[in-house]
Amino acid sequence: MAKPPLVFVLNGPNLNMLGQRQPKVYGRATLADVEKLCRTRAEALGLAVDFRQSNLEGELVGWVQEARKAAAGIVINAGAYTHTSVAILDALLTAEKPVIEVHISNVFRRESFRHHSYVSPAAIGVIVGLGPLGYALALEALADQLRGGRRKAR
Ligand code: CA2
Repeated sequence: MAKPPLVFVLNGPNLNMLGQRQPKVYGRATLADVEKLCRTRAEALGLAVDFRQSNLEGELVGWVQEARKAAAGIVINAGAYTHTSVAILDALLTAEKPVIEVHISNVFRRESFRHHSYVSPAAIGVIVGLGPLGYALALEALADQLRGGRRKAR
């Protein structure tokens, strides 16, 4: 049987703290819970998942570069680098893979510096404010994209 398409699910700084602090903003699920949710959803969708988190911008850039060869698509929550990192944007644009951007919190209900995303121009879609469910929905959107069910990624 053919191997399932591999999706990189990349998480940026401080997301390793999920479930341990600020439950009013980010809920009670831990990053391990989010990973489990992704694995369950991916299996049902016929996808494989490589789930990673880093507090380092350069490491995230390296993983996006790796995705160019190794992955069929990328789900990314770049954390605070979303609002600062041209380097991650450039890497995502170079990867030439379908990208879905996810945020656990509704960044538009928060401080204005969170309203701008450097990641969004590289994404075919953005999911904000739906908690860990956003990751599952992102995988569903990618599966649809990889089946050619939606307009091609630009
Ligand atoms: O809502 C999201 O998913 C964010 O990407 C989370 C980032 C934040 O900088 C973005 O504006 C929105 C922060 C992740 C920090 O996660 C923590 C979780 C629990 C406790 C402390 C931090």
